[in-house]
Amino acid sequence: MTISDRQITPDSVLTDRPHGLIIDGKTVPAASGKTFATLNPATGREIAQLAEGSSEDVDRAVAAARRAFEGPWSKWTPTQRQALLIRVAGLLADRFDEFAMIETLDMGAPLSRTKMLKEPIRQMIMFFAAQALNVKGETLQNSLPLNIQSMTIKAPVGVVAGIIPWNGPLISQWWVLGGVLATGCTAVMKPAEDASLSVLRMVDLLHEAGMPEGVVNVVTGYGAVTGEALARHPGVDRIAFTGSTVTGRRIIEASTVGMKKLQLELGGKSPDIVFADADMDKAVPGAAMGVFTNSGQVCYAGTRLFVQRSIQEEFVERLKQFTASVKVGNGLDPDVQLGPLISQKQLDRVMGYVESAPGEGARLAVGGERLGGDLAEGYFVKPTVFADVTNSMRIAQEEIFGPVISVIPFDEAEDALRMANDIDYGLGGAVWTRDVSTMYRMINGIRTGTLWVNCYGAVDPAVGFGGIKNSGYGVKGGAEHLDLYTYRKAVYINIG
Ligand code: TXE
Repeated sequence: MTISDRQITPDSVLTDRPHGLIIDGKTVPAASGKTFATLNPATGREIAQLAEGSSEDVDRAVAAARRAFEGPWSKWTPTQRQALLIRVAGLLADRFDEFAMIETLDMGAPLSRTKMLKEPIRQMIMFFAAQALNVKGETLQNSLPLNIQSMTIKAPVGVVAGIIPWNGPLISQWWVLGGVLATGCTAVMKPAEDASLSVLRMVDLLHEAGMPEGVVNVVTGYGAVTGEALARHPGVDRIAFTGSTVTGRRIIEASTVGMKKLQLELGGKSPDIVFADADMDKAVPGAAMGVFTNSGQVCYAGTRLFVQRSIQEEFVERLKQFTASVKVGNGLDPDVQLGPLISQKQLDRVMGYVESAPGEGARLAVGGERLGGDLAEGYFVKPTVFADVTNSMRIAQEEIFGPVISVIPFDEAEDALRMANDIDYGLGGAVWTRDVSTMYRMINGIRTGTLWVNCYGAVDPAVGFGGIKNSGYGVKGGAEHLDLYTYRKAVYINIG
């Protein structure tokens, strides 16, 4: 029996031993010896103990990353790094069921979703493998005498801090690891305290594929201590951060130590605009899953659903039917489409919004409750739709990060456009129409980092996505992605 045939069960992927930090290729306890529990959000029960990293551990990890950056790793050619990425893509595909199970137990997304990430993650890694051979400078000869030859070099920046959230670490860690391994940087990863397991396991796999020790280190722990120490660390050269806008501001502040360049992907409150001429059979499930996917814990979820007033009633009715058909439950059940929220804290936050919305005048169309029965110990919320929402209500302006849709009626295209842009965020957005001029008007008018037309949520790593306004800056994916991992060095050579 090969490893890929092995029966993957919760017990086969979890261990009773506390997980350590990964520093210099070794699994080590935190310097303080402290650990903390990580829970399965579907049951509320502990599934593992993680090492609670402190600033001392961050120092050790950054020092290891620096040594690796300056050591044999710096001699690897782009082709060797590309080959490493290709090996990782193959190994990960073989073991993917194990990773999917870990992610499901750790952050709650159902196996039906985590297993489906196999191909997108493979494609992402292959994109970065291709990019490894695409880091290039220029030779220029314009205004200087001909004995002075000039060129530019794109050099790896050094130690990158990857601070990532809990809503999909299996895939989101690759937005950092891909750039690091493609360019010859090294990393200290700080996964979220609620979901660190897939990151710890991934680094084992990277070592197995031949990555030198110290190239990727992991420091688990709490954001305010471990994350803060990493973001402030003078030995870190760049920061890639995905998380809340509030924490993003703290990261900006911390980055002033050493003037670290940043890539920040923060919150969102994306508009999704449905015109009366849209194909309803596609727009209803498309707009619904544009919010409900991953139980609404997606940064670019289209939570402000603008629906042309003439079709609002029919659209809401169809949305109710679709919503009622979505199966919510423990993600180990292969038929389940939506799992729990990540934590009690997020459950309280989401229910806070749901309970306050009717007081502001929103009409509850479906959902609006926590799930009980067998699921009472987990953090489950029924997918929820509010109708008759206005753009100034809290549920229309603040990121809820749960399976909650706000349907906001509009009359004319310019009303939809004005309201769509009347928000502090600018991450995603969509328009559903069959009219080409309406489509172009929306493409040109909506201020956002990514816009979908007659679909929602498709992301190609070669195209990438990023935000504007309070949604952050810097792209994930696309040719510019590697700019965060390199710096430009100008060289002038007097050839005599
Ligand atoms: O995020 P944090 P939280 C939004 C979403 C959610 C809200 C709160 O609206 O409801 O944020 O979630 C680390 N220095 N998003 O509190 O705090 C932390 O340990 C350095 C949107 O969980 O931003 C974790 O690893 N790091 C989002 C990471 O930052 C710090 C995904 C994210 O946690 C830190 C998640 C500090 N001072 C939440 N404080 C998206 N864009 O997809 C925390 N961290």
